[in-house]
Amino acid sequence: MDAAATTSTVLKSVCRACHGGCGTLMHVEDGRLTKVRGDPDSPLNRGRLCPIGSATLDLVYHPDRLKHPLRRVGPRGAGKWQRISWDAALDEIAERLLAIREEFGAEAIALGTGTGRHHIRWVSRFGNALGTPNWCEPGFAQCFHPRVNTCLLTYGDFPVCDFTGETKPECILYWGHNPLNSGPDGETRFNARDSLEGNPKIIVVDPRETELAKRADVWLRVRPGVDDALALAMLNVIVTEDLHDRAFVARWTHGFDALAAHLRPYTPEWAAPITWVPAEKIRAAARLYAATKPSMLEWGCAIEHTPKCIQTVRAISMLPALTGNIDVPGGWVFGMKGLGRFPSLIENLSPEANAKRLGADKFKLLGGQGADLPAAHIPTLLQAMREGKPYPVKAFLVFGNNTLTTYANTKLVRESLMKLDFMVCADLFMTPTAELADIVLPAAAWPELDELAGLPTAAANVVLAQQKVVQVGECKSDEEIFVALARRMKLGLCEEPVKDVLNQQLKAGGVGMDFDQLAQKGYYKVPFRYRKYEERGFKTPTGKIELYATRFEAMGYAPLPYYEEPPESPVSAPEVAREFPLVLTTGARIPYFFNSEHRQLPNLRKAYREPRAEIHPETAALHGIAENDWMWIETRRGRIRQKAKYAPGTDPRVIHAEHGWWFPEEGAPEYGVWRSNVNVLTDNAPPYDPQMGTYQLRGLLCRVEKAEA
Ligand SMILES: Nc1nc2c(c(=O)[nH]1)N[C@H]1C(S)=C(S)[C@@H](COP(=O)(O)OP(=O)(O)OC[C@H]3O[C@@H](n4cnc5c(=O)[nH]c(N)nc54)[C@H](O)[C@@H]3O)O[C@H]1N2
Ligand SMILES: Nc1nc2c(c(=O)[nH]1)N[C@H]1C(S)=C(S)[C@@H](COP(=O)(O)OP(=O)(O)OC[C@H]3O[C@@H](n4cnc5c(=O)[nH]c(N)nc54)[C@H](O)[C@@H]3O)O[C@H]1N2
Ligand code: SF4
Ligand SMILES: [Mo]
Repeated sequence: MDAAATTSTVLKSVCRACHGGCGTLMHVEDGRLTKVRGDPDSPLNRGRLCPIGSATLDLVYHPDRLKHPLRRVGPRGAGKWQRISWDAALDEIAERLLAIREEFGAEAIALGTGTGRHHIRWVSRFGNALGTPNWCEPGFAQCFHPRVNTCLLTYGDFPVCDFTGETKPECILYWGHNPLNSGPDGETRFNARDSLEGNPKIIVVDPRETELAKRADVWLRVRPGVDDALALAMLNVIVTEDLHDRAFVARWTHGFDALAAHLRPYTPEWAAPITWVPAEKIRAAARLYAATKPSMLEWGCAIEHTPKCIQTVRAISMLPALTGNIDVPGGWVFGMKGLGRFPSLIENLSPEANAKRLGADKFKLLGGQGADLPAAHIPTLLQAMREGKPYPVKAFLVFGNNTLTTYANTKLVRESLMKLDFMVCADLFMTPTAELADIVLPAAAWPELDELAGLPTAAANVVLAQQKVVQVGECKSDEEIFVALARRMKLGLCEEPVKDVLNQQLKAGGVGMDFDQLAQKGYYKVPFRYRKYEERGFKTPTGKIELYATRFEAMGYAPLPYYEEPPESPVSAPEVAREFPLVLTTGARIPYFFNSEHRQLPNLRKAYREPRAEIHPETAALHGIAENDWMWIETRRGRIRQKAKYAPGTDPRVIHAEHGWWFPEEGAPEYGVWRSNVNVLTDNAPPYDPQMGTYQLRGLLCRVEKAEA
């Protein structure tokens, strides 16, 4: 052991640089973080860290970190700032918000945040304390919550892969999900890799030839955006060939006969020309999946990036149900809920206030009665900012989101934000979005704050404590900022110390430790029981898994899944396809960055300097594009440049472009946000998913052209 290590304090924590969960050992010397290592004792990563987690010191001590509050001087977006104290910042925010609430109502104040952040539930909690139903997250209608809300309504709970048990799966179906890079929802990427140890059969549904596709027994190279057709055809094979688990289906599902009749037209021959997947491959996948048990379904956000996402999720979610892979070792399981209910303060919103949530009347799974954590509909919210309709939204408080990079249609987003009377951004760094704010607040990064995490996400049979080990500048955690603001505004709610809330959750979950005790231990694993439905059924109106969704029917939505082309596709918009003949999919995750983050970290940027778009070599040749050339990608909305990367395994008609790109090194106020940002190409116009309000991010129409160097 070296001398430094012997004098350092080593504290346990949990990395939250992605959706999180990897246990860490935090080495601290004289109040400074000197080393971050994976905790060998953690069941979620067993000592490992990914490139992002390994770059934690670069992040925490980056010279560009925001370290004190700033107030805008000069016109909005002109890039001129003045340092102010926390007292001045909080006073000004409190005063402005109270005035807006007084004049326009609380709903004129909206809150925004980013994906699965430690503080995500605090954002709506603060909104609820303030009286506004309008909070949002760019992933909400198009990431994870379509799966969560669909399963809560039809399974009564949210299933995840059984990663923390002893049994390895015999088969894994990866659908629009590449957890070796992303490891997002319900697992860490290390759990996902470990699940391959038993050499399971692998089925991959992905337009790109990923590492998993290369390793797959069956790879279904689907046309982006039509996963619904493919899922229906797989269900058709399982039902017509009688491959389902008859005993499980008879005892534990509702509506099988109706489903079987409904599926009849959706044959593999019907699906082949729609999906570009040969009928025989669809059959092979369905047969292999049904025959090999236990199996896990690993699904990802790719299936949620179309305006028809809920019914796609519905169809795919039936595969484990029909084959009886539910709450069994090595299958799809329900968590043990080690964390008690988060005190969301939703009860503070009157029914009238809830009804004002933008989009809630239309999209009931996003903002209304079908939503677990009701959120506002982003396109409707942006319209309210721009046009004051259906009522004005005057203020926007953004806690951890780079709106100009991750919302669809960047140009319209900017126009909307420019109309605000008052905007606040809390972030780790100045971003092209924060440049549009009136006040910018320095947020604490994950090693600088106390929080709890329940993982695998939403299943929560492992409860983890993330503890504050260092202080950087004047940074405060988002949680602390909400408490400070609530006190300043004398809301009478959301004013208790953060740790009290964490302790309440631990107590209600029956963990038997308070936060400080848990932080010393690192994690708590709730003893697991399988087949819990045998004790009390499923928490649905029929007590069974609802293949025929009675709750959907009651809300006026289709109780059985169906196929629908995305609105912008070669089939539904042939006149657009004449000009923009290629199919564009976006945002497949890369291991070096989390969404729009980390572009300023030298070690990660060394590994991955430029944005890359994948193109088949024949398509590239047709346009005179060589590998590593800059290439224009253009849609009806605009054009951007990314570097061409040959993808011989992808269909020659498909382009994939990365998301989240901006160039911090290019400086304020725009940081090159227009050059390679894929959301310059996307749209947030209707039609939306009728249940969830989702817009289209994958399967759009584009064309390419060689760009100058
Ligand atoms: N390192 C890293 N990790 C991350 C993130 C990150 O940015 N970086 N982001 C986090 C977030 S917010 C999320 S939601 C998750 C996302 O992580 P995943 O759910 O794994 O999703 P993606 O990587 O976006 O896409 C998965 C695969 O879907 C394929 N795909 C594209 N279009 C389609 C389609 O139309 N149908 C099908 N079936 N497949 C398609 C892509 O080729 C890709 O290989 O990752 C999280 N984790
Ligand atoms: N075209 C296209 N668009 C997409 C996607 C796609 O695949 N294609 N993916 C979509 C999906 S699935 C999602 S979930 C969203 C993701 O969108 P978001 O989750 O909103 O991600 P970012 O916009 O990168 O914003 C994260 C910001 O939070 C800051 N930050 C990090 N940690 C903290 C913290 O603790 N506190 C505060 N206050 N700030 C912090 C970072 O510096 C960064 O500026 O994007 C969506 N947009
Ligand atoms: S996978 Fe996520 S939690 Fe684990 S080290 Fe990487 S960034 Fe951190
Ligand atoms: Mo996401």
